[in-house]
Amino acid sequence: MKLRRSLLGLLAVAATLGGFSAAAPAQTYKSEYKMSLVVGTAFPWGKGGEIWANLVRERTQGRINIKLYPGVSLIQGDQTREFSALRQGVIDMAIGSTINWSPQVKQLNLFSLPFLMPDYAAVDALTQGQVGKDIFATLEKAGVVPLAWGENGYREITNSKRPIKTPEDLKGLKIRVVGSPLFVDTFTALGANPTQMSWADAQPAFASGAVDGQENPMSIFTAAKLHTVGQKNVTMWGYVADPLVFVVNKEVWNSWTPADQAIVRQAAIDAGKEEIAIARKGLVEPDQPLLKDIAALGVTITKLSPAEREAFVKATRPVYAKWKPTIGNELVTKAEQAIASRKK
Ligand code: X2X
Repeated sequence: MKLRRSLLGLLAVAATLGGFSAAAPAQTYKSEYKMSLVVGTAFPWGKGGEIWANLVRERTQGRINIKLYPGVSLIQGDQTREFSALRQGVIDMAIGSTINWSPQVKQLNLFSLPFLMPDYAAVDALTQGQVGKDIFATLEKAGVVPLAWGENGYREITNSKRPIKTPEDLKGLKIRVVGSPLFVDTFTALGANPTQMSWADAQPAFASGAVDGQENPMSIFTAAKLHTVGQKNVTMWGYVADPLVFVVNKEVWNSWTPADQAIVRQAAIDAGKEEIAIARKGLVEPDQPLLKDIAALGVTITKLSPAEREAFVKATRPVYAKWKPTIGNELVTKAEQAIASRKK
């Protein structure tokens, strides 16, 4: 079966090469390409990886065979090193969060500016518009090949101590954040006690009570069963959302024929669309069924009135102002304008 598949693959490569005299020779193809992900297929993010890999395998008749490495296992769980490892070729391809790559690509902090994107239409206005194109050009310059957008989601605040309705409720709470300085600034401004750790280290820290809270999309909350590690209070404040980016290492990309490059790109776009729909499921319907499911687990879900939310916006404004020039005044202003004129 395996032999038959590789023979078929060789035939298909030969057929493709016929049309492109300058194409890379077939023997440069690896038997397996390693895809890095923070979480596995129980999560929309990992599901997106599976969809992408399957589409590529089918559409290339097995010429490009991708294996998933969830838990950022290729870099021992150290998610903020993923981008460097991608550039160096330790990782062949990835679906990565803008947060995890922001230490290397400062423009990606755009999506972590507190309360920049009020709703999903705002997220789409950025990723699907000129801002998204500008960021892809930046990633390209940084040495990877970006292909499509996906989504982790709106990061809601959770904790084991009490419902959070005001910034005062965050006072003194030890909150796990990803290893990105902007998050430390945001939670410090809110009076919390932020502590940076990887996702791998975070879960035992919730279980032991070493940290009180965290922020992540509700799809991560449910798949990781965070209610079983003390996270009994959720506040829907929608302060940031992290998009995902589908990328390939540059040398790997250049080793593929133009026809295969086109297949991988289109498969990423198709998988990205599907992944975004999965990530938003249960949250975009008017009655938000996902929140009902979470409440049924004994979790208190707090929704903020516009005035209550505004108190968090106000408290984090200095952080926004501090980071705008670091990210790039021009880029942030362009994003603000795209959001102001978004189709709702
Ligand atoms: O570590 C996190 O919080 C996670 C899983 O959301 C990311 O990788 C950004």
